[in-house]
Amino acid sequence: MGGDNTHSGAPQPVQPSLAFLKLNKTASKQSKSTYNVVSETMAFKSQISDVVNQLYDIGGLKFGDFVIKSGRRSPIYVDLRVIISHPKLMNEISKLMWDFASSNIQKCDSLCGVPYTALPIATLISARQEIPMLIRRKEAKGYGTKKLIEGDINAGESCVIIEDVVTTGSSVLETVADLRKEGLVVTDAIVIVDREQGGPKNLEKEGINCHSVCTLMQMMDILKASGKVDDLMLEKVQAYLQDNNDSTPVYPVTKVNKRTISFETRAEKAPCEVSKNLLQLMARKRSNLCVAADVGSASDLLEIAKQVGPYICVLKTHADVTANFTQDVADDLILLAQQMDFMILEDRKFADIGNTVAKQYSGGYFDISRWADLVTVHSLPGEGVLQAIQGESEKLGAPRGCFLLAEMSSEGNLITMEYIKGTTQMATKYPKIVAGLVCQSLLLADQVGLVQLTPGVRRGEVKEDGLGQQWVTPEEAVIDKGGDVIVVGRGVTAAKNPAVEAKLYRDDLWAAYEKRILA
Ligand code: 6AU
Repeated sequence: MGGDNTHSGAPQPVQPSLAFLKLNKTASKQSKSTYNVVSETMAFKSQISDVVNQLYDIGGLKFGDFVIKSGRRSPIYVDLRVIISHPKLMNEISKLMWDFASSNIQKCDSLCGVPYTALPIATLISARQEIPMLIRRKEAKGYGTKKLIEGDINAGESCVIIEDVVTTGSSVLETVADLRKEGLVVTDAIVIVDREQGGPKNLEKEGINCHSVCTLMQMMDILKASGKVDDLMLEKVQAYLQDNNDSTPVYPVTKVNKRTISFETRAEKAPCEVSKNLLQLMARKRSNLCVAADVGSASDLLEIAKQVGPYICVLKTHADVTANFTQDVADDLILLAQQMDFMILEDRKFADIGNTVAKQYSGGYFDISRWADLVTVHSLPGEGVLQAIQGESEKLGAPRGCFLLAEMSSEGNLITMEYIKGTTQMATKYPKIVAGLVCQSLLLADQVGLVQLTPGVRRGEVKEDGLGQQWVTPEEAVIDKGGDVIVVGRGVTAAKNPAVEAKLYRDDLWAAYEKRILA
């Protein structure tokens, strides 16, 4: 391990925080004397502090601007994968986890680490305590036994989950669901870090006691006391937690979960005519691909539409980036959309007062409402924007809808959890006109009629464009982020042969959707 894992400077005394007192209450053994409890508590506290400092030293705790698994942004990234290069620390952590939690766990016939980071930790505990281990595959094997859980499964026996970090608890719950399917009894999870974003609460709802060695703020207190983070970073993390203190899991498992419902079934439940039509179109055409045709000339726009038309459910335009975008061009687009069965989404991102938006939407140079089935709208100005779009579409008498922007794919955007919540509330208040949300994580998981439009998708090694855009793979967008309609721009338009590329994206995206609904 060398110098890597040693403290930088002498260990500093750590100030006890309220959070610690709370933590130690759960660690106390009911049967012990007060003296023993206090001394054990002090011992845990110093071990936890030691481990947190070492984790910082080896780069397991990073500070900056990160996108975490849920798609949310965070000033701190807890990446405990690095511990595999530091076996002494890994051993200490596994020992601490077990010593800390085991006295509060009634029964443990087996252990199961959540893949992948927690697997070696579970292995160490298993070997030391001589408790059998189970491994849950992320995907079932396509050959041989096709088993999802490896190891001896004895239905009725108890299995304890081992996890490194818990945020909303969704990863633990996925593992729990698979173990319970096998008849195992799962009531406890031992976790190193609770990111304080509702994880333990969500687990409790599913009958799981979460024994977390440390919370995010406890870690911050320790690092502050060691001089490893300053007041500013402490405040940043505090503000982030306040902003993201939402106990709704991003992937709820008990509620109706639209991820696993087919587009056909969701169409039946959609209150907005356009989202109903769109979901039906997607099912009929077997496509969840939207191509963003951000091209500079009207002829290029029509050419792209012709080439990708057979493979898409939606063509997304930015009329204001296309020179010579006239109403004749719009008429040609409508014709292509009818011939090739796709919808037109003008990505106008309206963000003004209702009165102005009504004029920008109907009339003016672009007269958007005449030719676009759908538009994008920012929730920032409030409900007036939606009232304007709804009012204009009623005058028109044709089905029209909009996508509200709840989250953005661009780095450093200022959207907060409060903003997302407000946006989703707005969406549910206007069910006739809001066809869905533009977002990066599964919001309104139980609102089956709302379509999730997820941009920021491109295959290949390059994951960003140097101007803030961040790309994920087609599979990540559909499976991890829960996207229904996936927006691909340059991934298709910058390709040598956009038609071939669109077909490839369509095939991959549809396969991911089929996999998702079978999950
Ligand atoms: O695949 P790209 O990066 O070439 O293009 C992505 C497209 C662009 C963006 O204006 C749009 O998706 N977009 C949106 C939308 C659809 O509103 C929101 C967002 O958060 N990120 C994003 O890229 O046309």
